[in-house]
Amino acid sequence: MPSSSSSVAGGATAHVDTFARERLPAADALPECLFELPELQFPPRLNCATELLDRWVGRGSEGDRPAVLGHGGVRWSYAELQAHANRIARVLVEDMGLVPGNRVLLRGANSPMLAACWFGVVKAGGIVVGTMPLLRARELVGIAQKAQVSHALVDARLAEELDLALPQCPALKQVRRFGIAEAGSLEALAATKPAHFDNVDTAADDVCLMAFTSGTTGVPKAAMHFHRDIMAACACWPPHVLRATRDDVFIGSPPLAFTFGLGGLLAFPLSIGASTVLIEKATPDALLPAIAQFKATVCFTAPTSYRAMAMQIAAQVAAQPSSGSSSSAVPDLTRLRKCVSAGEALPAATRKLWKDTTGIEIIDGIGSTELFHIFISADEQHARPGATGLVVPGYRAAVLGDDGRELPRGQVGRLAIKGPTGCKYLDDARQANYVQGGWNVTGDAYLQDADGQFVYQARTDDMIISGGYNIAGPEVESALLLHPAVAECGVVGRPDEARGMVVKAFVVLRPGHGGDAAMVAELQDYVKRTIAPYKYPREIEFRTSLPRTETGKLQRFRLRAGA
Ligand code: 3UK
Repeated sequence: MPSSSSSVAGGATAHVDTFARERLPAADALPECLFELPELQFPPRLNCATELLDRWVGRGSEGDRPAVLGHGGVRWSYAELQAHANRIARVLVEDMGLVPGNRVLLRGANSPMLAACWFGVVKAGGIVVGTMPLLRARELVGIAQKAQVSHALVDARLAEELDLALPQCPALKQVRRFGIAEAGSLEALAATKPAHFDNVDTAADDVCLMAFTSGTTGVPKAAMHFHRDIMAACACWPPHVLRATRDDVFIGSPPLAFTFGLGGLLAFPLSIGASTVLIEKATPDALLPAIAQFKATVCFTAPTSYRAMAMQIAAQVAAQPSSGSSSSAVPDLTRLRKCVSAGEALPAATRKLWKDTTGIEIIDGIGSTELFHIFISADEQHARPGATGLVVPGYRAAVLGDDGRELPRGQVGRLAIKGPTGCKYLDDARQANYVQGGWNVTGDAYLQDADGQFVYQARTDDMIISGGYNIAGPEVESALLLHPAVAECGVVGRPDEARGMVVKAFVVLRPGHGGDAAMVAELQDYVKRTIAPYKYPREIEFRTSLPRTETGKLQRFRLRAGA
């Protein structure tokens, strides 16, 4: 078999600080890696910043093409982004004492400056530790301690929570602020540096990223990724499924601290010489006008965000004066051509609503922090309502039974993935939960249908077992979302003496609908008519909003606690 490897042993590490390398999982705890595609043959030395950024500047006028755009008229070419990143790399090395292998915490909302910091760290051979903007001091402490973070670059507006964390992070001695006009700020130091920097000649399997999982409780998990992993992700889903071009303008909501955002809004656009819009606030009401303003062509966001944007467009169209006035508030989305949804299952109703509103067929894809990005997906031609799609070239997918063997098509089991990227937790016994028998076991219940399409059921621990039936909450949610009165919903199991569990729905109604007993009966009947009647929600509670993570995921554990 061509170059299938289960070992990470590679060329000599460039890391002087070998903290990450020493805490990789043991060889027999690693997933099997596949490098079968010709584009997945990587050299032993590889710095992904060189590949994603410097490569273009080396090619004459290519360096003048736009790379990152932001609010306030920021429009950096590849050469300008490179110059910013090089100066930051110099500050890290010359003023902050960074040595290759050190962990650098980045804290900021998406912006061109945050992208420059990301490249500055990676160029200097550091390891990026991204953090979600909304994290509080106690969560930052957990991350900084686990990763033994030594350096931090922080947006001045988010510095407070990090300052509160510092007393409990003795290893974190070097902190610089950006986005502030003060002596000693990152920008002030950077301005004194030449724009040139020689990237550290890292090994392809040197760690460059510790991605903390959006876990719910307990000690956070850090998924480590090599320079090679970032480039491998760029070589699989983007060219085979997304198929964007260098003239595309990427935009979206996921933070760069989330690998969905890091890939979709930084690595993937730069890997093809395209440009990316990095905006701090990308809630649906802010993303919609930004798509129009920046003439964005490729959008990455979560299913609920597409749903909310579609409902907003409908409201704006309805409010528009009938005479075609040019001062209409409806944003111009005519340049938009590709829309990617990930993070949660895409309900068929949301796919249809977005298509009816914009004419665009959403590209759904399931990815994970552990695998870096999307491994099952469908392009516009292969999109099928209710299914996630086909395995992405470069990856292999299976549905496993409880005995760890592959199940025949049509049966529900545990989704298992192999490919060029895979789970490498930092010093964590939970490696054995995610990697079993060489497979990455994502924790999702799936089936593969006769056409090879993978159909999502639920998180394995979210399956509702009621009266002896297995019921997947997301399927009931999808049915409820088809009802015109439903804006959002979440379905969980509530413990019940007689049935083990009962199906309980939390529903946010659209404006103009009341949550009374008649509405409960109406929605229950509607579900019974739409899917197998035994799946209907025996309980419905109306809410004004649902608990979600910063990455747009419904927090089912919170709904369960409230059930
Ligand atoms: C769920 C989906 C159904 C699924 C992610 C794209 O979400 C990402 O990473 P996380 O580590 O969560 C992984 C889990 O989220 N999920 C994600 N996408 C889908 N379920 N359909 C989908 N399309 O449970 C998965 O195991 O936060 C997504 C790219 C990079 C990512 N990190």
